[in-house]
Amino acid sequence: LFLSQELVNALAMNQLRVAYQPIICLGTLGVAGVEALLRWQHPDLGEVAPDRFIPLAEDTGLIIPIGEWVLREACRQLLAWEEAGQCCPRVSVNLSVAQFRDSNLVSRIVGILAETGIPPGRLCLEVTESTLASDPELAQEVLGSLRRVGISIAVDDFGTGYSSLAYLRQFPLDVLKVDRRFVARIEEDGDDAAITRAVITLARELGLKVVAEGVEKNGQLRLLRQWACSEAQGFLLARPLWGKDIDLSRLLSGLRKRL
Ligand code: G
Ligand code: G
Ligand code: MN
Ligand code: NA
Repeated sequence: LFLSQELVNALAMNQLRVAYQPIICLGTLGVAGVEALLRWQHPDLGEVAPDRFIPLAEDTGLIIPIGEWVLREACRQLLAWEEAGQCCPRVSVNLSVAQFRDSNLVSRIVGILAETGIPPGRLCLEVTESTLASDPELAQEVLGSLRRVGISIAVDDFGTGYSSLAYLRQFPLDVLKVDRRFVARIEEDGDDAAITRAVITLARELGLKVVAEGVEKNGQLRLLRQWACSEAQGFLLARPLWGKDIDLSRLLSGLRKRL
């Protein structure tokens, strides 16, 4: 209860920040995009983990204004990079199920894009399988509207929820994100390797992009490139950083030397 009262103040008191984690194109070693990751810096408690406060934000409905704020911040950051002469092709923003149920979601997002001048094709929204599963009809309608506007959709943590392969047909999707629980052991575990390869192949055959999450080791990256995985994200490539601390061109020249 204490924490949810504090969360009410967090937005107004400017305690929320967005970190950005680069997503790297494995073919070119270029920046494919960044994922926006919300952070809460509480004056007394220090950094509160998203796993603790995002469920609270969902329960209290605060995720609606907070989610809108994250989207606006992410669009502004894309503009800031552009003004600094750096290219970030897309920004991915996590969407929670409560936002999905908000009937104003699409118009809010369209409003933020119009207000910041970001082309819809540069925004990707990440949803989880459980969001899709909780109300498939609603999900189909909302994703359809987002897609018609030109926004792309990623399934986050793919393979860990109640995923059914029928979803891949039913919903207009653009990206599958292979959960880091699979990627973590692709070098040691034949089953995890098989699942990861299968998701990569599935995505390619369906014309979807695939992002391997949680890449921490060179050996994992080597396998993913061998398997023709389109994109990767993880501490090996880049940690989540504040927008102002990310120099995309320096990141790239560093990666090309290192990998
Ligand atoms: O940032 P971190 O790597 O700790 O993320 C933990 C979890 O919080 C992830 O599941 C991530 O998807 C989620 N998350 C991070 N930022 C946001 C956000 O802005 N909105 C929502 N709904 N979830 C987020
Ligand atoms: O569920 P989602 O994919 O949105 O979660 C993103 C979370 O994954 C963030 O909290 C981010 O900090 C974390 N993350 C990103 N890269 C790595 C990694 O290489 N290893 C681990 N353990 N976590 C990572
Ligand atoms: Mn995500
Ligand atoms: Na994930």
